[in-house]
Amino acid sequence: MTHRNADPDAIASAYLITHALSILGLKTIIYIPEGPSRLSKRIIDRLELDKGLIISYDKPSYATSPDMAVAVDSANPAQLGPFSELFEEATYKVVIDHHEGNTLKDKAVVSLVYKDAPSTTEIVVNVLEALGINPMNRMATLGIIGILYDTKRFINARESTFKAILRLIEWGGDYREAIGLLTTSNEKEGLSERIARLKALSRLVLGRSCNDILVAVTRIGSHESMVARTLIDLGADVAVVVTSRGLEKRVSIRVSKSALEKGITASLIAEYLAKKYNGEGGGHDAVAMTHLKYSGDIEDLKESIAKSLPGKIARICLSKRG
Ligand SMILES: [Mn+2]
Repeated sequence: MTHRNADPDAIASAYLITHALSILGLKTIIYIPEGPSRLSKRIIDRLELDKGLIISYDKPSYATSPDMAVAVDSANPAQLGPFSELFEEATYKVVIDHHEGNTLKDKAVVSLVYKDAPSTTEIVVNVLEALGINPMNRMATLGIIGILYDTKRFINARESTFKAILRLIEWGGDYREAIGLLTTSNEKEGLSERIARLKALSRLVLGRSCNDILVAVTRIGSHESMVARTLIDLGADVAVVVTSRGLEKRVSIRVSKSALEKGITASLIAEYLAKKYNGEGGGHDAVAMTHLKYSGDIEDLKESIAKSLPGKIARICLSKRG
């Protein structure tokens, strides 16, 4: 199982692990809570990866609890969405992840959680190599895409990342095709993305903390992580974007380089919001996400966060300085 709205790293990890388990003779189902992200969907379609696999987006496919559950690229039960209970029920729990503050691993019989790994796919490639399983061609291409995506095309790569890429190419992965699939999908910026950006700006509340740290809080109907990235590009140091997802609110958080230098991380802010508004949050230093069980008005939530967050950030600055 992957995290909700699975990105290419989560998809590549899940498909490669499923491939390995099938070769080992196990019957497998891929669970993708709420389905793959739009980009992932495109990649799955273009590589024709769904053939012969059982995949579920919203509910468990079998009545009995599984003998084993493998959670990939997911840090906490909230990210597993409708499948968190299924994970809970599994006799053997396995966690493969690279997020800060992973809580799923506490119950796992096997946990491969390395927060220094730039992608979960890289960890998975090492697992397959250790098992002597070589996924062929399109699966290997998918692996390359997973790594390219999470490393932002090698900006966050480490030495072992290139070893994993080389392994995938040896397995028949097509690097050129992988780059091509990511590029064509990225370049198509639709009308809805542009509308989301401009709407988010019109609803923005700007605060200031620690002298020169600019805190931007806004709300939007969709594209929240893209909006958060835009706010950082425009000069915000801390970007917090709230969106409604069914009965809960989802908060996308991003911080700038200068915020990081002051010890203000996205995962700290995610934890703070989760605590204050009843939810679960986690992520990386620069990017994080919180799911809140907040049924109230989204505008009120945005205002409340905008009011309290600069004070919290000031306390982080003070504690790091002292
Ligand atoms: Mn990842």
